Amino acid sequence: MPEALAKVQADLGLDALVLASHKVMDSPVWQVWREPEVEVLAMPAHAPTAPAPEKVSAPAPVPEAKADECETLTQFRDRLLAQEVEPKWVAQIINDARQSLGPRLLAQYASVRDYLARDLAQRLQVGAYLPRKGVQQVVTLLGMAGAGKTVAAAKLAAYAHYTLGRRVALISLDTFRVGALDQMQTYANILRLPLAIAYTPTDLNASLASHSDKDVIVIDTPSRNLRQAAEMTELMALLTNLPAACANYFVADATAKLSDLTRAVEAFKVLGLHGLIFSKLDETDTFGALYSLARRTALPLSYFSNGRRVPDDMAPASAESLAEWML
Ligand SMILES: Nc1nc2c(ncn2[C@@H]2O[C@H](COP(=O)(O)OP(=O)(O)OP(=O)(O)O)[C@@H](O)[C@H]2O)c(=O)[nH]1
Ligand SMILES: [Mg+2]
Repeated sequence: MPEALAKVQADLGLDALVLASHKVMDSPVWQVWREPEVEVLAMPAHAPTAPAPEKVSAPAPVPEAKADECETLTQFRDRLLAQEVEPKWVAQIINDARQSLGPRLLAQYASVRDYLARDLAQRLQVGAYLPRKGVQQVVTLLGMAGAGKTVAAAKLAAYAHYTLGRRVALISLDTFRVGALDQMQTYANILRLPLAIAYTPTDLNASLASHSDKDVIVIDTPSRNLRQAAEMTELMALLTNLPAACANYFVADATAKLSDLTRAVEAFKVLGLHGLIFSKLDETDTFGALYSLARRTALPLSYFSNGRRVPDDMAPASAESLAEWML
């Protein structure tokens, strides 16, 4: 900002008026740690007419109850806000309910609840890339540190092998964290599945080639600090050789903040994301961040993980269940 002001004063005079300033990004979208540049809107102090400054967008207001809102709707509005659903969607959902249900149904708690459960679920997409017979499916698990990627990788591998009867191999790219390879090796041993370890993109190619006979290859990725450019560049370089048809799942920890989850999805979007796996659902009673993440990103819900047990604590995602938990 000081350099920007110096330039304004040099160009427009020492008494120039700064009308607005904001930060702009000038580097690849996945570099979420990137430093913003400052863009300044300014004018000379004695211009004939001053243009109106740009409106600065304020945070979304919390929707308030309409004066004539029935008590049931007010209760559900408060409930969804307490679940940390984004206020703009709470307002939309409650408004739609008010318009869709007549006064008689609005007075009935069960009718309003049924309507909202359906409405919440209908606004979400659900879908998982299940391995099809005869077509090799490569799956990667991506996400923030400690999100549950390795456990999800083991669960998906176990599901594909033991439930669907597919030939499965595991590949771990996590050669960074102390203990990560031991963790994956332990799962591979318990599940009696082959595990390859790849340190470089060339290793990854070789590991994929060596498992060309498998129906499903599940790749566990390391978590790197999204705010450290060098770490993310390293991770992206490692992932550049992933096959184009790879199914990339973002593992979202149910206890994480929406802002951090959104930033992480933004960082990985460049790889092409195909679905969301919600982990640690057993560790929270608040699901609005997950709901909001799904709506913000328009990614389908793929799997739900609600515990540490492999493979038991994982199930195909259900928008209806997520809606129920929030009401
Ligand atoms: N309660 C609960 N714990 C989970 C779940 N999924 C994973 N965990 C636990 O969360 C911790 C982190 O899980 P990992 O699978 O190692 O997470 P990760 O994303 O691979 O972690 P890093 O590789 O270190 O980034 C472990 O203690 C897991 O047992 C879940 O659904 N519920
Ligand atoms: Mg891991």
